[in-house]
Amino acid sequence: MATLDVKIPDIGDFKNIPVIEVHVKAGDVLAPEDPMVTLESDKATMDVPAPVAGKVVEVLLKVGDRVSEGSLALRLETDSAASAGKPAAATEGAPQPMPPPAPQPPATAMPPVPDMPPARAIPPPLPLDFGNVHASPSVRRLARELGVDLTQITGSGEKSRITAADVKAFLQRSGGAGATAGGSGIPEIPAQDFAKFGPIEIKPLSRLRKLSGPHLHRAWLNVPHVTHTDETDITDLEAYRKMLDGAAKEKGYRVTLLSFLMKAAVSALKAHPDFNSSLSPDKSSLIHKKYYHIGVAVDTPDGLVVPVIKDVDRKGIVELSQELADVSRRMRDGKIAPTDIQGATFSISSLGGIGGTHFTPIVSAPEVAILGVVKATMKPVWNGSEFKPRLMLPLCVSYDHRVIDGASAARFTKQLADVMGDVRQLVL
Ligand code: CAO
Repeated sequence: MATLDVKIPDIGDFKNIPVIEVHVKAGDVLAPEDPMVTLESDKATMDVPAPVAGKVVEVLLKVGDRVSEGSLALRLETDSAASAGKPAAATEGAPQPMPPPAPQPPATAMPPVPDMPPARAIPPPLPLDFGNVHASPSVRRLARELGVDLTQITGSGEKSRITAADVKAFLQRSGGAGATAGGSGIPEIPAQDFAKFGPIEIKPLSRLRKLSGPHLHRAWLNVPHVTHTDETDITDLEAYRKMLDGAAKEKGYRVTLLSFLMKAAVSALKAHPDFNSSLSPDKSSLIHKKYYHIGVAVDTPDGLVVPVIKDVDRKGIVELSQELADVSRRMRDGKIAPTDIQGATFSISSLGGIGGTHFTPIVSAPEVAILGVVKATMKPVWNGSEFKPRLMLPLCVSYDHRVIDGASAARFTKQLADVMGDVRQLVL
């Protein structure tokens, strides 16, 4: 028998992130890979697994504690001296990002990808933890889903444990009113007992949606948004794209408009560097980024993810198309690494494959602008002497009005439109 101090292993760039669930207690017998605790950052939720088998002697973390790589998690009695001799944890049992729904991402536009400290002004609507209330993780989860504050409930279970029935009864009694604690400095939408009016079914949100929600909410509330719209004639570009796409299909990938949009965005970002910037945390300066990493919204069964295509300025249309195909496949399969969704300087949300005429994407703060694209349609366009059928693509640029003025937005969008309208500017 030996005692092993189990520490939080390498969790990427995350530091000082909260423990949201502790899955073990003293006396539990763990198998390797059994989850010990769950951590939740802005960008991802991850279970930290036991590195080896053993019996829990002491749990050294509680919900609400903040941890980084190397923080002590628990003391484990193992029957293998060899495993006890290992340097505890930091490299053992790397945390397992939850399947598809796990890593966030950040965003309607864009999930989550801030590299700067998240805005602090907006606490979550309800505490992630309800302090010392006596309730199991599943009851806590139910309370969070229903917007019920467990600290307001007296439990009817053994030793005053709060049960799921207590939570539902509380919701019914309160008629919804006062069930939630407003947390954003704005009046909370009162909870309601919808079951009073007809049958209901409660479907828990995917992890992805739970994580992206606060990011979107923060961005929506912190950024004074304006959306500028324009359109561009992509008739020639589309003919060229189809030619490339035909050849690409034979090789097993597609060339879609998105790769051209990424290149056009970089061209406009270079000419208008404020669009490739972030406000400093004290809001006294602009941080201009000299790299061009474009976040691309990808629709997955669990919600929106925004992988980041790095160094778009150094890649051609073919390379971008292949990378895009690969990354969207991985996102849809839930294979998301934290590095996939970090570092965007500007984002694109394309609904063009689905439809629409316009929309107002949400800026993925701390980025300051985002391009939304909807379906290109044939329109009669006056060329000075006659109407000609042209394929017109609507462009919707939302921007942070603290950083960008309307005139700059109009110029930026026009440049995007001009580049998309002249295929020669989009070099392979
Ligand atoms: N206008 C007209 N047709 C378009 C178009 C546009 N703007 N954009 C794409 N298309 C066409 C493509 O050419 C393709 O047609 P064919 O198969 O006939 O050649 C078809 O639509 C499908 O394209 P796609 O959407 O799969 O490919 P993409 O590279 O344009 O987009 C991706 C890839 C990952 C961005 C997309 O699949 C996706 O997930 N979009 C949703 C993003 C989203 O949800 N944004 C909202 C965020 S706010 O909640």
